[in-house]
Amino acid sequence: MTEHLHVCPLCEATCGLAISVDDGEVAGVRGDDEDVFSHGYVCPKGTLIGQLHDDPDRLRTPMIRDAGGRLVPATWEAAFDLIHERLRSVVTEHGTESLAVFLGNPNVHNVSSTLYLPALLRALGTPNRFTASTVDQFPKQAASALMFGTGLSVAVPDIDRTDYLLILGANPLVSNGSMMTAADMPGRIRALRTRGGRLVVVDPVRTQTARAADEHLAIRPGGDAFLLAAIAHTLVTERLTDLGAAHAHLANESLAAVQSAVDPFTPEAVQPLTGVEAGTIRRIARELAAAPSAAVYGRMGTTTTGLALADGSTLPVGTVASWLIDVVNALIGAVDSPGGVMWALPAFGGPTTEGTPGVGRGATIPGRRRTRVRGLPSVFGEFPAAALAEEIDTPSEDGRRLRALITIAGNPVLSTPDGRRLDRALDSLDLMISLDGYVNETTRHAHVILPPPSPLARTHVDVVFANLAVRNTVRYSPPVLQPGPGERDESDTIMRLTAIAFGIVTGSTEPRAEDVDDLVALTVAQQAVADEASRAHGLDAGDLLAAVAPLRGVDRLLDLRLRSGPYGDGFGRHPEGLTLARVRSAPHGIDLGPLRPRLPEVLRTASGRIELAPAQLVAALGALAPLLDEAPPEPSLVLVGRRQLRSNNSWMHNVPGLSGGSNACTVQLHPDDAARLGITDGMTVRVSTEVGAVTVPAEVTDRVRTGVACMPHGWGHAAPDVWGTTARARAGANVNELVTSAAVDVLSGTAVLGGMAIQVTPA
Ligand SMILES: Nc1nc2c(c(=O)[nH]1)N[C@H]1C(S)=C(S)[C@@H](COP(=O)(O)OP(=O)(O)OC[C@H]3O[C@@H](n4cnc5c(=O)[nH]c(N)nc54)[C@H](O)[C@@H]3O)O[C@H]1N2
Ligand SMILES: Nc1nc2c(c(=O)[nH]1)N[C@H]1C(S)=C(S)[C@@H](COP(=O)(O)OP(=O)(O)OC[C@H]3O[C@@H](n4cnc5c(=O)[nH]c(N)nc54)[C@H](O)[C@@H]3O)O[C@H]1N2
Ligand code: SF4
Ligand SMILES: [Mo]
Repeated sequence: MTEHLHVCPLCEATCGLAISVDDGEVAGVRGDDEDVFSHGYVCPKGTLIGQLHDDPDRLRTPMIRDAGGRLVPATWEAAFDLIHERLRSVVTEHGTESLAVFLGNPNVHNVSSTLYLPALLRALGTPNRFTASTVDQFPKQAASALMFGTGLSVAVPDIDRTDYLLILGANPLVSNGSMMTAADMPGRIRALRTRGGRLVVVDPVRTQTARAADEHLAIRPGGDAFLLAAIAHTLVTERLTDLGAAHAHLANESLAAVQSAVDPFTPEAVQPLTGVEAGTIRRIARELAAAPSAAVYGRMGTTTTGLALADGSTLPVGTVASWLIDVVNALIGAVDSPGGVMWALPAFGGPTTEGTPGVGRGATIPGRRRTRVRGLPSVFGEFPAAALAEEIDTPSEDGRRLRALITIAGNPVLSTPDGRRLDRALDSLDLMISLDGYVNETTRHAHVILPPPSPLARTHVDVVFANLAVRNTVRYSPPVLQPGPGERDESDTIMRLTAIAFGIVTGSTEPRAEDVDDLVALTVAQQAVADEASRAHGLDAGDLLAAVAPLRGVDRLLDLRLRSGPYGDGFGRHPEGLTLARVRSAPHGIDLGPLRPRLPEVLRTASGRIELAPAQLVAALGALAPLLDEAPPEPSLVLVGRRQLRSNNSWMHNVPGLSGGSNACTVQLHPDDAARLGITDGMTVRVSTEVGAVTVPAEVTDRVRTGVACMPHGWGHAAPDVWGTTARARAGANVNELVTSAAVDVLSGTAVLGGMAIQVTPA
């Protein structure tokens, strides 16, 4: 029996696992007590990662569609040959504009994707990029980019030092934290309260986090922007603002612009829009101002829930709410202050560590390109996921439409609005290629599926989440197990696809995958030496490559980034600094300390200042003001989402140990609503909107606010060919069949997934 340490790749908490292996098999998993970040914490998903590894339904070889239309196992060469032939014919006939990619959530947990997908996207030359970010966190990233300069300039709560945490629309005791990488949220919240701190949770549902809080405010769905504006209003009118060290870095006039923007949003005026009493709003504002340190944090409920309007539509408010969170943080002096909201300093570098410290290009929000059908703007170079189906199934007059789609680690049929339309649209594609370890509701339409190796048979490093962590650490996890026969490293798969795409799109000889790797490494080295913030600035790119030889693949790229990054050895300039070898020799990771103040160096706005009042956001808030005079009546029922501890979006329902019990797809209703509708606990009900209808069991609970129906996403595994028997036995329903693709927040391209009026009736 041997024990291997490996960071869990399943969610943002990034817990260190200690995995016992007996004769090539996982014998047990526990938390690594000595892990510098997670100190032994794990959740059920992490402890059952061995069942994911062992899942007989997990794909171990590529699948290709045979002449009879069935997906059958194939060799890697047969799969690449098919891709070659079909991609060439689509590009020849319809051009690269007819290609699209959809990137799903696990890509940000996957170092192969993080480091090699940019090359594939460039080689494909497609402008049509869609990701799960536009059903998730882009509102926060858009607001942060406007205020601080980049899409990863997201200030995270300094949860270990704060005295007061106001959480809106997040349930970290179940989600384990998001856009805030913090293992052991239960322990961190306990510690906050033990040291006398206060936790206030704003959520239409009395979630596990709300139950652990000192105070829970059951807000009207979609009301957060109004609540936050009224908190800001109170801080301003009661002269409670104290911006602290950030004050010196504010853009000219931006404080005054914010003060006048929030002026109409009195606590009384927002009361019908929030369901929170004016007196409570004032008190929360005063408490935030009075606490020795305080932080405001919001997640999915603030980014993807809209406000139901009188005409039946749902108003997106995600980017405005995300901005107002940091407005409040700024007004109380929390920005860049210990115990407030701070920026991580990622060891592998990131947008906030590159370029000229303190100034940058800023962000153009929304972007300049438009979708073909609806003319929706791009954001951060991506189109809204809510527009994917129509871009496939709606031809222009000249016949233009998307003809080929590559999905990578995603399941947009279950994760994006109007899933049924996308499900149909995928069948009309000339070519669909999927990189995925399962036949899921999306990949079942593919012509070719290329699987990743088991999560335990690969290197894991959290390059992305180091930008969002509540403490700076660096960890490297080598593979625990050998890849099975036929399993292929995902970096190699991506490089091979890049080579194929490059050959087809440029019409030149197809490079070898190794050439792609060398080119990517050269690019990373060249960027490092050109970047004035890099510890390798001014050195010779060739010397950098020589120094990291003979590493190849992700290790070479990681070493280059680490050594030129903010803690790096600078290739000898900082002999005490980090190298990959040094990180690898610390199996429990290296602690780089608590978050440190980073103003003004962290800023990448064009002004070199904090843009507290970006014009787009001030205008968007202004557009909400008329609702203060005439609040739309609350519909009798609106939809909100929920996450489940033993689920992971759509993709772990086939793991037997996670299945069963409360991990089920139900609609939760308040007893008053259930009584009014003639519904009892456990009854099968029909949930419907103008877009679709699903049938699920009702769960009657006073944990949801009256007028709210709460359903999880990621379910709906009834198709005969998906996942495996465990998932199909408890299939549930796809909540996104109820969600219209019409409501999109144009400032972030992000869909509205909750807050819309729905009907529930006994089935
Ligand atoms: N176990 C588990 N963990 C996960 C995931 C998972 O599927 N399962 N998914 C991961 C992913 S991809 C993400 S993005 C994160 C998400 O992490 P979180 O955002 O923390 O998780 P959610 O459960 O979506 O929490 C959103 C909360 O917002 C509330 N809400 C809905 N509408 C409103 C509103 O209008 N206002 C307010 N104030 N609240 C509202 C909901 O009731 C819900 O409690 O979780 C990650 N972690
Ligand atoms: N109504 C509603 N819809 C939502 C949400 C909601 O709260 N409500 N939440 C949204 C959010 S926050 C998110 S992040 C999205 C998630 O939505 P998606 O990202 O579209 O889908 P996932 O369910 O995460 O599916 C991930 C797929 O990746 C595969 N996979 C896992 N690891 C790897 C890997 O290493 N390599 C490869 N190639 N494949 C891999 C899995 O097998 C699975 O099929 O859903 C969104 N949709
Ligand atoms: S909380 Fe997240 S990272 Fe930690 S064990 Fe669970 S799934 Fe893995
Ligand atoms: Mo997400």
